[in-house]
Amino acid sequence: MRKVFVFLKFLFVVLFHGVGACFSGQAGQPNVLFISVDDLNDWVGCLEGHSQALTPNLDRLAASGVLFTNAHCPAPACNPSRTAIMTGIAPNRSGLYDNRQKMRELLPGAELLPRYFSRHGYWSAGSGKILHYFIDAQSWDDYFPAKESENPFPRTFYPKQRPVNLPRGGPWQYVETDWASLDVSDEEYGGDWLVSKWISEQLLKNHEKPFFLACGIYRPHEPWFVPKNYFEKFPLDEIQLPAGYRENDLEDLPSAGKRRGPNRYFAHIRKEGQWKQAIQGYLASIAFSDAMVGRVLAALNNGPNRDNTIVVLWSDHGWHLGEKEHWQKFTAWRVCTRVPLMIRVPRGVPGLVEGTQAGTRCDAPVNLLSLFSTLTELAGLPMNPASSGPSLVPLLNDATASWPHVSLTYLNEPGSYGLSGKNHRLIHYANGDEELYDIKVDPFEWNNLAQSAEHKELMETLRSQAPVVFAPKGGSEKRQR
Ligand SMILES: [Ca+2]
Ligand SMILES: [Ca+2]
Repeated sequence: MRKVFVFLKFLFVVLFHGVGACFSGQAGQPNVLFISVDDLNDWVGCLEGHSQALTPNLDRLAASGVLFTNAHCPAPACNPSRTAIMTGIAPNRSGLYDNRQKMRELLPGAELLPRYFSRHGYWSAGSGKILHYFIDAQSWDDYFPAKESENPFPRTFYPKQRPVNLPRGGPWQYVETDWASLDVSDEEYGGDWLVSKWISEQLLKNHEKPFFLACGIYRPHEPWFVPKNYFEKFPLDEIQLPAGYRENDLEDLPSAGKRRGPNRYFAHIRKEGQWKQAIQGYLASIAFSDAMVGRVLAALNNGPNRDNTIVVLWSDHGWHLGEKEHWQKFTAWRVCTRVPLMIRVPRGVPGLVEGTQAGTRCDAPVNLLSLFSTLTELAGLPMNPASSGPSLVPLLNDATASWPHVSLTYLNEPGSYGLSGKNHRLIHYANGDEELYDIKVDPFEWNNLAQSAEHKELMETLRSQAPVVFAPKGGSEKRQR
């Protein structure tokens, strides 16, 4: 009898530790590899935003899990988008709507994703740009470069003489708006190469605790300076203009849309004969960022954490390259709100035991604001009551699951937003102007349907799903509803 008991005890230990060995955490919790790519629109092979985009690594990642084809950012600018993603608090609740506002002034007590995970037994580390030009040292256990520096950028090669290709149009022009093929190797270039190196080193190690590891790839954010190897993939005489560009596209817009569209950048770039050169620079920068992601994914694949790590990749917002006569970001059109979002979940994860199915595409309207609750649910952590985006776990489980939500993108003035549904998008400006698009037949939003009588009811339905309370700009958490 005693022998049987000892055997059963042995069996229990083997089984328990055998299962435990699949996961790093004492509680069997999965690791999280959280990859952001800055300013990457849908010019990704698997999203088909530009026929020449070269992103084999992103495409492979997407094919290995769930690709969200109708994902949108919380705001079309770095700071409000990243703040919302990392806190789970939408701009209309935080009052943080633009790049000039300071996250810690508005949200002094907000707990960011990495701190939330480390409070629940994780080791949280990051590298590169995750927040808007600062690290927020208090939120991380480790960082590269050192978190105390509050500078998320490692050594990066920059040409001595600048601008290189796009002359300055005036004091209004962002100094980084420029592009150049650099005669350096990836290693000499540094920047994201160093970020991906540090992240890879962490992925190749065994860790005592499960990890939350954030990899912030900075390209294709301007300046579009990358090693020449990436420019050579896109010969200038073969460059295709954006498929979404259409002359006279602004004619059917309300006055707020007409004001939001044309900016001095695009006019300046065309005047200087640099449109194709700029597209080449963006494509080269995307190819470079894809290669850096590839290094990270290879390290994950070749290391001890391959089978127990959730991988999520996202970009903070899209980007215009001439569509609606606009350059850059800050608009509510789909070209600017739609982002790559791909999630791969291994089997055995507490919130999704079967894991994700390779090759899944999901066209439900989702928002990056949901990442907080999605990751905590997957890892089996308690829900953070401060985070408001609905968890994507039902869609990770079944891409066709019922999804009653719309996806909100907040512009830089309270009351202005883009609302993305499954088939339609509504843009509402604070002055009452509106636009409506049927994205199934008009993905580039050329035909504004807001004035057509037959869509009146649809617009009312969509409008009823938008928030009615908007914290004033600079408002604090206390003003949240
Ligand atoms: Ca950005
Ligand atoms: Ca139009």
